[in-house]
Amino acid sequence: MLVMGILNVTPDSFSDGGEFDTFESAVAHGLAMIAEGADIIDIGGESTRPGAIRITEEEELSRVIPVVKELSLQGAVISIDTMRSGVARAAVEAGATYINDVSGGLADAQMHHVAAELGTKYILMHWRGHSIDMNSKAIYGDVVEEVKAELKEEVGKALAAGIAKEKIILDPGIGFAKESEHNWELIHRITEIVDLGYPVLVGASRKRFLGGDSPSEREAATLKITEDLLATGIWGVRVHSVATHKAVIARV
Ligand code: PMM
Repeated sequence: MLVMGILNVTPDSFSDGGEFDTFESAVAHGLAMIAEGADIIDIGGESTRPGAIRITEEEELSRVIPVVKELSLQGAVISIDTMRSGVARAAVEAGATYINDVSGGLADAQMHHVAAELGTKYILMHWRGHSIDMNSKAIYGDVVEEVKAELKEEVGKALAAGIAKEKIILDPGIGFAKESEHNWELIHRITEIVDLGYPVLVGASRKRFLGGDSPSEREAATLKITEDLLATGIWGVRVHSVATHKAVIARV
């Protein structure tokens, strides 16, 4: 199982907002995660926590591109966490080899075409709308069936735009337009997503549904999820604490 280390160059993300929002602190944290064994560093400049308001493309570019450049110069495998095709393109030109699009292509009509043209790996996440009001869209009958159907629809569009099948990675979008019970259901039934035939990435790290009064309680819950997911054949986890996840994976 791969470990993707989270590098949010933002003042306001789910749990690490404001920690790494200067160039120096972001690069230092990226290098530290590489030293801990991160397989991929996921760099994002726009917070997607519930209620977040969008920033401009210029602001997003200015936050992420210098960090992508520097870390790729240092040999890191970089994923750019963005919903904007313009940011994806600039990041790939700066050295990123994965596009991590939390909107799965829904936020920017050009995204699938740009990913196809650039030939990079494309992480297609389940998403129902921007963070400002996504909680109102957390209405499901069978959440797993609906997430699968909506992922399949976006995969169809991605393939039609020319993204090669082997470049696509799926993500159920834990915490995005999902209530706590939806997140747990998706985690418990993740093999049904794996059965779609694509590598699967899970991003549960330190998210609100884990409960707990402190980040360390959420961290323990995150590690337990990774441990439980090891037998499911998922491709990777997107996490804040690389060293502890590498240790859990190595133990099994
Ligand atoms: N979660 C966040 C941001 N980007 N990307 C993928 N592929 N999957 C996720 O679950 C995901 C993501 C939000 O979490 P953060 O604010 O802790 O980074």
